[in-house]
Amino acid sequence: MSITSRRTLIRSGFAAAAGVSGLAIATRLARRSGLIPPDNVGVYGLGETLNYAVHRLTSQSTAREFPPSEISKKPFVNEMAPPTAEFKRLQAGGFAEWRLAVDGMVERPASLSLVQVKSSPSRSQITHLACEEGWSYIAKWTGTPLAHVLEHVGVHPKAKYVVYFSIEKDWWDSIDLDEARHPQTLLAYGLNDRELPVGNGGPLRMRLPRQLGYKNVKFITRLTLTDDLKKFGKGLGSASPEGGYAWYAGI
Ligand SMILES: Nc1nc2c(c(=O)[nH]1)N[C@H]1C(S)=C(S)[C@@H](COP(=O)(O)O)O[C@H]1N2
Ligand SMILES: [Mo]
Repeated sequence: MSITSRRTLIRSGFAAAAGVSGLAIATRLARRSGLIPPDNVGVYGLGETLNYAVHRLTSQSTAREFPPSEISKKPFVNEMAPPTAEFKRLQAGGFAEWRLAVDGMVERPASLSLVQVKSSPSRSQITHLACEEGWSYIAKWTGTPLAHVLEHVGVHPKAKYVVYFSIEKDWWDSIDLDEARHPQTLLAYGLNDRELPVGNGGPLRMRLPRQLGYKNVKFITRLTLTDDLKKFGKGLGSASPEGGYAWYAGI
């Protein structure tokens, strides 16, 4: 099933289950505090707002970290690696020419090689990756905390979100600065003490253990700081809500 059709299926199930009146009150509260996700539209939008606002207003949560004995025997690989000519060319060169562009509302826009990304202090964490389709696994991820990259470029005080793009054109997403600066948010390049395999998003992927699998976009080539998500795609903050998935996927 295509991404869009399976997402439409899931979405119609949620619509049937959603209760609306309590959520309307939650929306009003969230709006007063400015915690409105970009996909706050229609019946589902109320639910998205409730989830996002409750998470942000109640805690600075940390995803659970596990001991090495809990690492799953085999990490799953979802979807396929991008078979694009450009990706293959970069892969043939050992990703020496891979660049992470960082632009938008930053003091010092940058174009970083993987060597530069890896020169920041790394963090490793054993966490759970959960796909919305119902499967999950525990693995050890190593990478550069996104917070380090943001410090390096200097975030404009008015910026609110980090938009991130994959070499796979229809995969892009965004997170607020709270999520972006969270110590567990990594630009990951290692999995279970090895180089991150291409199937799992190598050479560089977003790893957000506090968010469902689909926010963990693979093959990251660009980060853009912005104060307005309406400027990107259909204005919903990510490609996912365009197919029926929530922008905020906190777990
Ligand atoms: N570029 C890109 N990123 C992606 C995907 C994809 O197909 N392309 N799939 C997403 C989904 S739906 C999930 S659940 C996770 C799966 O990560 P894994 O394959 O490393 O287990 O990657 C996410 N990131
Ligand atoms: Mo997924």
